[in-house]
Amino acid sequence: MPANLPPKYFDIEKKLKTARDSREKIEIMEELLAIIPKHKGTEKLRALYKTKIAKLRVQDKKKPATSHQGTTYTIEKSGAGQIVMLGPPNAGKSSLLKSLTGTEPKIADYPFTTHAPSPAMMKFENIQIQLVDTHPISADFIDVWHSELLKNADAGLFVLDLGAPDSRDDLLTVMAQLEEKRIEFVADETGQSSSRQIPYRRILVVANKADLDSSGEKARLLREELEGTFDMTAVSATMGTDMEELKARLFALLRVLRVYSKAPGKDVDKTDPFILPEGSTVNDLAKAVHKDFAEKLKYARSWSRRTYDGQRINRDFVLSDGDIIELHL
Ligand SMILES: Nc1nc2c(ncn2[C@@H]2O[C@H](COP(=O)(O)OP(=O)(O)O)[C@@H](O)[C@H]2O)c(=O)[nH]1
Ligand SMILES: [Mg+2]
Repeated sequence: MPANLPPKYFDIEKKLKTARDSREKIEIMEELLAIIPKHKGTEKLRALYKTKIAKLRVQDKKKPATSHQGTTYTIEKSGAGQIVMLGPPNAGKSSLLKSLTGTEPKIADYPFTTHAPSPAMMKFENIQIQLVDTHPISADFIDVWHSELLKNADAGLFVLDLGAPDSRDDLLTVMAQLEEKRIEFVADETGQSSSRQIPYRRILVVANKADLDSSGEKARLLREELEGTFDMTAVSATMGTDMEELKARLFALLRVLRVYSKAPGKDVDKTDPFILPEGSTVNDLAKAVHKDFAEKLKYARSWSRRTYDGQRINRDFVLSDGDIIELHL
């Protein structure tokens, strides 16, 4: 047995004996791979698991329909958008989900507590955004759950531990591997994809455990290293610091607008906005309100930062977040 295996290795390894099927075995072995330290002494062990996983995968494919076949690896979307949380073990994904949504995922001071993706709703001002916690991702372990969830999601949130060494390299390796699976991420600010064929999603990097970096020096370094590649914000999930700023940045990541439709002569209801993609027009709003409205629309009036109150506008008017629009049919 090679030296320097963390105690958690042995706890996880025990689960192999009771694994119900090959899929579960693969998952456990992938977890093991993610925590086995990388050095000469562990090379053989890592190779062994990789071979076993490959064999199980082949066997699995030959089998006729089993219970997990037909599984859809997506979580039904809800609210203004869906953001998938990613990160290495123990980065604090589950703690962050709890801090942002108030719901309690399974958290323990132990990696791989979160197996199945766990969705929860985060309130931001007057809307709800869906966050999905996932099990750890690493260069050695990108599960089908990760890739399938990401393909369907609106954006990603990569959680890093400010106290961990090599977090930047881990992030970049995982991103490169996702790209091979045709999932590409870009920073919110640039919004540009390097390759046109691959649809891209925006991602925000959250450097967690800022309470362990009191001088802010580690966060500053990491931000510098990621500059031009990914946007980063530092928070402490357990202390709950900078959560409001993070929520606003997550909303911005979705690139959607909240628009309020008001009937002529009536008050506006600000509790239930229409959520439309950035760039939407009055015509798009009319369609969203009722399938016939776009056709019947004669003109509209707007209460917006870009108009005077009640200004008459036409259907091509490009909306911005917070606009109140009165549709006249
Ligand atoms: N000091 C500190 N510890 C944290 C913070 N966030 C999470 N942790 C701790 O890190 C460990 C892993 O957290 P968890 O949320 O389970 O991480 P996950 O594996 O990424 O879901 C737990 O012991 C948490 O209490 C933080 O902001 N500061
Ligand atoms: Mg977790």
